[in-house]
Amino acid sequence: MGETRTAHSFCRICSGSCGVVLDVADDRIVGIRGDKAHPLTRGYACIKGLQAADMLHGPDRLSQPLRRGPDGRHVPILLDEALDEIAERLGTIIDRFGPRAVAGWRGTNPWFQTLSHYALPGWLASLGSDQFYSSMTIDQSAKWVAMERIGVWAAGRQFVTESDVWMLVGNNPLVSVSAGALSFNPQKTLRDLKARGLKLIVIDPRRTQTAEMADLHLAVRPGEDVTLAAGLLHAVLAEGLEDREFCDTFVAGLDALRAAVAPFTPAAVAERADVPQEDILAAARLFAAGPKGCVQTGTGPDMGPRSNLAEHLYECLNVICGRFPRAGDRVGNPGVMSRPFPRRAQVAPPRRRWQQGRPSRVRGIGPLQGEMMAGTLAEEIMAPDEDRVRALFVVGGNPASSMPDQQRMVEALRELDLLVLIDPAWNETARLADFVLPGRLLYEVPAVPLLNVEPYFFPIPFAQYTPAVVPAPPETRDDWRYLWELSRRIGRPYSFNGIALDMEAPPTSEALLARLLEGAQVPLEEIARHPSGGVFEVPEQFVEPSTRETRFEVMPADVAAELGTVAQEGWARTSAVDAAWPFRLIVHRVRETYNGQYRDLPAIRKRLQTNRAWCHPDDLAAAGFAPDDLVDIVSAFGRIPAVLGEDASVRRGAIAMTHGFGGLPDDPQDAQARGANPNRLIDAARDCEPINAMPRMSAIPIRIEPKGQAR
Ligand SMILES: Nc1nc2c(c(=O)[nH]1)N[C@H]1C(S)=C(S)[C@@H](COP(=O)(O)OP(=O)(O)OC[C@H]3O[C@@H](n4cnc5c(=O)[nH]c(N)nc54)[C@H](O)[C@@H]3O)O[C@H]1N2
Ligand SMILES: Nc1nc2c(c(=O)[nH]1)N[C@H]1C(S)=C(S)[C@@H](COP(=O)(O)OP(=O)(O)OC[C@H]3O[C@@H](n4cnc5c(=O)[nH]c(N)nc54)[C@H](O)[C@@H]3O)O[C@H]1N2
Ligand code: SF4
Ligand SMILES: [Mo]
Repeated sequence: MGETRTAHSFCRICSGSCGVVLDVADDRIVGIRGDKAHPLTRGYACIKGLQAADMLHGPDRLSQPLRRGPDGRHVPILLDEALDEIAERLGTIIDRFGPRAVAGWRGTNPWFQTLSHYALPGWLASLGSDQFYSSMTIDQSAKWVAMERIGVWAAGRQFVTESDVWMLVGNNPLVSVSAGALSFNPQKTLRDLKARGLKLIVIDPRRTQTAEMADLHLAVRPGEDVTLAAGLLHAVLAEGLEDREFCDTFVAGLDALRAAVAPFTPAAVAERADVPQEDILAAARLFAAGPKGCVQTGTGPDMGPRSNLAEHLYECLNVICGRFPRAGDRVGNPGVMSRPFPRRAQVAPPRRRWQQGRPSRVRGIGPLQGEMMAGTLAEEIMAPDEDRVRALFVVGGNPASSMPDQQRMVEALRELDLLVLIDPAWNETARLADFVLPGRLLYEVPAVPLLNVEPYFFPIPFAQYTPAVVPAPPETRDDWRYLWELSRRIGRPYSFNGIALDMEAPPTSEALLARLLEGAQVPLEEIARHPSGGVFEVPEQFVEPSTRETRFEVMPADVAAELGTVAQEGWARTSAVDAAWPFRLIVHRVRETYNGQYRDLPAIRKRLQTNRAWCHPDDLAAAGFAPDDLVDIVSAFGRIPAVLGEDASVRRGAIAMTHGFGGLPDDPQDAQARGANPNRLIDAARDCEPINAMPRMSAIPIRIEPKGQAR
């Protein structure tokens, strides 16, 4: 082995952005540890981050382009040959059916890789296609819908680091490391904040690692966030705990809100959501007392039934309690890597933009934030129309596994004339792809952390730059570069987030990143001088007074109508549905995997062989099952095998199971060896939200049957 050098960088597997110190020998990473000098993450790194070298250099790493032959097997192909062939087929599809026949799917990880994040949407737009999809719309796009219906505070939100109280709903940052400013060394950050007096309220059907740290934990019945949030609003308004001055100036529809939540008395909600009435009142009072602090939701409510309504109501708690920076307040992070922008103490009013863009051919579902909704993709591909989606380019994603109603998605992917995956690792989608272009991984590309959400995630003016630390395998390219190569071959321009790329001489990734950061508050060269990241002295910024009289819209008619329907369903804790479907399957993330990733690394396999169905011991006993039993989990839509596990942190009536396991539908179903995919239990076309086509992915009604029992 050659000499070992060390390099500083940061992990980009999740939002944690953990500072790391890498040992490098012979251009390979041979050691990874947390960087104690990193101002925010202070030495923290999780098991995935510590194992990342196995992703770069291990057996599942893709380092050669692959083409799928007529027998379905993939064989290596020269890069130029692959690009020529893909370009030819792409060109033909555009010529014959128009650019809208070409779609793109961006998965989770590109979000963290700076350049990868912007690569696909600009490319599709340059081709003239609006068919851009991302994992956000099978995740928390309820937040987009809420923004479009309530409005947005132009000065951002209060940070947890300056707050007195924080309410986490279906969000488990201690494991998911995905929670705004709580994403950075979450355990230590939360412990420090609690020592300083922060009160924590957690609403989650599991007593999660985060709930263990809470002052108040409401173990809500899965799927009852709408009732619980309405009950909290009821309690705040009934006791007059809202911020009256803020509401008088900035809120429209407060009376309508009051009327809409009137039926949701804490007593009624306590029954239906199965949470003690005293706890509902205590949570409402503790939250309203503030004076600072927000409700922050995660996938729990945003994947559950009526997710848009649930998100809307939780956000209303922030609004009526006025949990936003006010004129004259100092801005925590004016931004380091991005351009400064004025923060005004005013409402950017609701715009309902899903009604404005060109809708999908599927149920007339409109676009949001420049994206089409993932819940419509399979149908867009299977549509009978001439200009249906015929080609799909996937950048860093695994829709063949991650999409609800897996069978239908896989069927749709097989229907495509052209499926191209750009990914550094082999996955279920790769198995179906006509071409697999080997992507590059973290430590092989330059990056800055969380550029697109910088002022909302970093509570202080923090920034970091990492160069590529080790060379990528020679036959790989950066994601954006593959797309550039294709555009050049078909004679089209490529505008990368508004940067018109030179189609003769492409920039290097370093140069492209520098262009992306043009106009940053601190020049990239200066940021780069701080290898462990730095807290920068940027000009102080203060929230400016409002210039317009605009208001949040807390109870528009469509929201009121839906909430009325919920009230009419009544308050019983159990219903006829429960006799056939006594359990609710809830979303669950584990430290060892990241969606479908990392599960096959040796160190991970040692700790986690499969995705068990975790169940409360009393429920197991009552149903006559034991831990390790092999069972079938059955929904009204599908059936998957599963290994049971016993876990007293899961509330009764819930079963927690993580996703990202289970292979393809026609693989041998072996729950012990491969796990199973909960997406086979989900009816994505029918059991979904009207505006964003978001399927119900948590609180799914299920029952457990002994393995092999006939339906
Ligand atoms: N049943 C169920 N289904 C779910 C969920 C759930 O809770 N339950 N969660 C949903 C959520 S929240 C999400 S976000 C989606 C995730 O859906 P996807 O993003 O489609 O799935 P991932 O498994 O995260 O795939 C990410 C891919 O990115 C690749 N990758 C890693 N680093 C890079 C890189 O630097 N460049 C490129 N090009 N690729 C890279 C990985 O190898 C991997 O193949 O799944 C959703 N599906
Ligand atoms: N280690 C790891 N980290 C990850 C990921 C991963 O796969 N592994 N995935 C990443 C991705 S793509 C995302 S989007 C984020 C998500 O980040 P989080 O939203 O924090 O995801 P989870 O950790 O699954 O936490 C969701 C919580 O919701 C609870 N829940 C389930 N159903 C309900 C319900 O009906 N109501 C309420 N109130 N709660 C409910 C669950 O018990 C669970 O504790 O995490 C990211 N981070
Ligand atoms: S918490 Fe996220 S960023 Fe930090 S080491 Fe783990 S995977 Fe990487
Ligand atoms: Mo996600």
